[in-house]
Amino acid sequence: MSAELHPPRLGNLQQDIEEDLSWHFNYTLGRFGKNEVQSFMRQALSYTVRDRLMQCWRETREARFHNREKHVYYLSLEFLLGRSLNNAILNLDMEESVANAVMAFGCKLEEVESQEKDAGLGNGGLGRLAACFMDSCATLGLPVMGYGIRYEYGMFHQSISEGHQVEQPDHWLRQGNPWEIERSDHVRRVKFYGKSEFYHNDAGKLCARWVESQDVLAIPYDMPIPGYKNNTVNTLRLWKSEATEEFNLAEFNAGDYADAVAGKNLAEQITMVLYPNDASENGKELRLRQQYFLASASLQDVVAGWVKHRGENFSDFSNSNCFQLNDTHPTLAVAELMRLFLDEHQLEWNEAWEITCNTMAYTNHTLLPEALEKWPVRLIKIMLPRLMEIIYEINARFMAVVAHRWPGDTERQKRMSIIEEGDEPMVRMAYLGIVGSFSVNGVAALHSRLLTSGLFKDFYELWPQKFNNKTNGVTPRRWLAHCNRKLSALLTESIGNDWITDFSQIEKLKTFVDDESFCEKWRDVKRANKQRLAGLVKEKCGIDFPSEWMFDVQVKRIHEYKRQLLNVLHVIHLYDKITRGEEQDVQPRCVLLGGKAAPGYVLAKRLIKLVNNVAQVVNSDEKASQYLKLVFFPNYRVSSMEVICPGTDLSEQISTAGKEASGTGNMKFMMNGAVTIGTYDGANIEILDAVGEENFFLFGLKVEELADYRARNDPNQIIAEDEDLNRVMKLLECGHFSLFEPGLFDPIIQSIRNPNDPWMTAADFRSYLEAQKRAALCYKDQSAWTKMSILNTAASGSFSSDRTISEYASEIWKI
Ligand code: 26W
Repeated sequence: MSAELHPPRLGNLQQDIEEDLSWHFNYTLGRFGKNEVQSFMRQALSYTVRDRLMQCWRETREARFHNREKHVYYLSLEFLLGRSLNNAILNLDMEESVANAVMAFGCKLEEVESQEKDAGLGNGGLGRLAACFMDSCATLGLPVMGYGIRYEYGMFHQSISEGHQVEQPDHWLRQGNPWEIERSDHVRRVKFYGKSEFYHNDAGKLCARWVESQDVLAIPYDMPIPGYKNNTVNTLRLWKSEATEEFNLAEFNAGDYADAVAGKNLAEQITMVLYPNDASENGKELRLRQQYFLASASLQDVVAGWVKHRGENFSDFSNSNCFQLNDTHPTLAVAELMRLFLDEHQLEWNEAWEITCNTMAYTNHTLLPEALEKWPVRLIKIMLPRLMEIIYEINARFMAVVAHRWPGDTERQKRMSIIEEGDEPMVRMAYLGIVGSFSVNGVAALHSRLLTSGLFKDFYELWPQKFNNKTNGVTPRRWLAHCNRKLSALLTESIGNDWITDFSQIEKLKTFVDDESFCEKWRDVKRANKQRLAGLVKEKCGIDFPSEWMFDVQVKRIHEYKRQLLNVLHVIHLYDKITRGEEQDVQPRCVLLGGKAAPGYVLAKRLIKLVNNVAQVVNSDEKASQYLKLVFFPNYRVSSMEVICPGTDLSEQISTAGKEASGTGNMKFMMNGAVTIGTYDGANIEILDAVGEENFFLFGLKVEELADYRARNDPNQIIAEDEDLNRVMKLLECGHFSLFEPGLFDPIIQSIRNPNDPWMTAADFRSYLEAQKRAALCYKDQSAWTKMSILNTAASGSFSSDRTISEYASEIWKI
């Protein structure tokens, strides 16, 4: 290491970076030994890169503040960021010098980057969408700040033991997090429990206040969100809960050390762990505390900033601020903003309500009834007494609006009430979100249509102008420029590099489909990416994936509606064909499935076991394994997708029609030149429209057809009449994949044979098989397949989250 050390100089030449690395080794980390370089390079490099964000970060903040621009706050219980180092290096355009500097210390940049743990502060689609949105907002230079929770433990680590999922805690902060800055100067206090009372203020006005509460501190940790080569650095502010000092002091003075520590734990539990269920609401009290904690701390932060600079006049508040609610999880924000206006700033109800409704916007991400949040009135009354009063008042006034619009229609009033009556009255969070917002959006065209014609029909009739669609997107920086270097280079060589920030440019690729030398290069890139993926599969699963075979991939959370089961049934069918001597029809393929199951979702976990058992049989069968491989990829997460999607040929998007709100994995695969086999569901429909039916393997019933089909058909009859499905079921039912544990898969078999067939597995089997045959046949003609692959990337232009965010900005946020 160099003998002379200077404080960081922030230059972007290799030498500047080497010097700054030395500085951080010596002064930030206190690591002086040569042999410590390997282990601490990731940290030293992270600080070195972070230093280069600091000035832009401050300048972005100051410029925004001086311009008094309208600000948007994205409130989300989840931000699934993945890794930050690689992203920052890409966005700062310093890859080459960093790679060389790191090399001078004897390290490889890619290896250093891969030592970073994913920030897994989310479950799946909804959390990753928030992360892509943050990236697009920064790249578009928009004044958008994220507010979330700094979970001590993120999404659990999944390992597979004897084919079963085993969950392990993800203590992602243990090695320190160079990407966060604690801002103890912006601490907030959040109230819980206690009671509300009335009093007369100095002006003699009757006001309410929340007293005898147990307060918890909210400590902000800021993470920089760099835009792509544009000097913008936005902020993601994550809250950590801590016990208040008085709280501890009182207990300590009472001499009860143990109780004092226990009290501290209670407060600090709030941000301890991310709830790992992504589609069913389990009503845990601690989860409600997390939701209120986020809503209250974030709103207080914004309102305090307003008062500091503009004083107590809120008349312009909704012209200057907008809160985007990521699903119902942060929806208590509606009642909390009312509380702040009414109790802390003494506004009148009508004024407070008008500002609130003009400030909040709500995004819905699911139609699944089991995922719709409801909280017992009883629980909110105890935990958040003042909020419950406000919710009652909001509802009373809303019920008057409904009664005025539909006089005498008490059925409708009951249906639309924010409070669901019954033995255990509940607060319907989605309704609170709709009533308290000026905008309600779904996340794909079909999904938004199903919201207004089904779930939220009554509300649509009342307020049609509130409802709109914003089809999801993903960031082309992470999901193409970073994760697929080879394809990026080829794209830039052929169409220039504007596509990185103007993804509609990708359309220009179309002109190259008939250029044979270009197609050759495209194939070379895909082959290299498949080899990289095969390497990872070999390392994690011990199975060889031959790179000439078709790579057929389904990665996403495990859920019945996503129908990983249908995929497995197809694999069993292929296995059956091969072992029966019909291998000449079978296109050799490697099937990869991956994803986490919610720890309490028994059937989803059993499905993982089924995949592993089928894999065991297929991969160890001498003949079958010459044509077919199956693996379950463990601990699927953001950083795995960065290797998986570039190496995929066939993207499985096979949910039951009407169940997948949008899907975003479908878009990542498409951008990277995979062809989709998919149902008429979510954003698949828009993908199909963009790429054309000849470049998409469409199958399955449509939403409109489901009910009628279900009424006329019984899965048992379908099975009896379909020879292939019948054979597959026999293999499952005779215990071929559960030799040592008879009955293991009975629940799965029953779910297929269930006369209600909620997921339409049997119903769509034949159509799925035919689509798979078309895909296999097409793959045999490599030149035709390559053209389809190119056309898929070329048609993915509107699935950039830049497009999505531009629409939010102009149509909802008005920024
Ligand atoms: C309260 C439990 C819970 C937790 C998470 C219920 C519901 C959720 C999310 C709404 C689940 C989710 O991630 N939804 C996904 O959102 C994506 C982004 O819009 C869509 O692309 C997916 O289709 C949708 O399933």
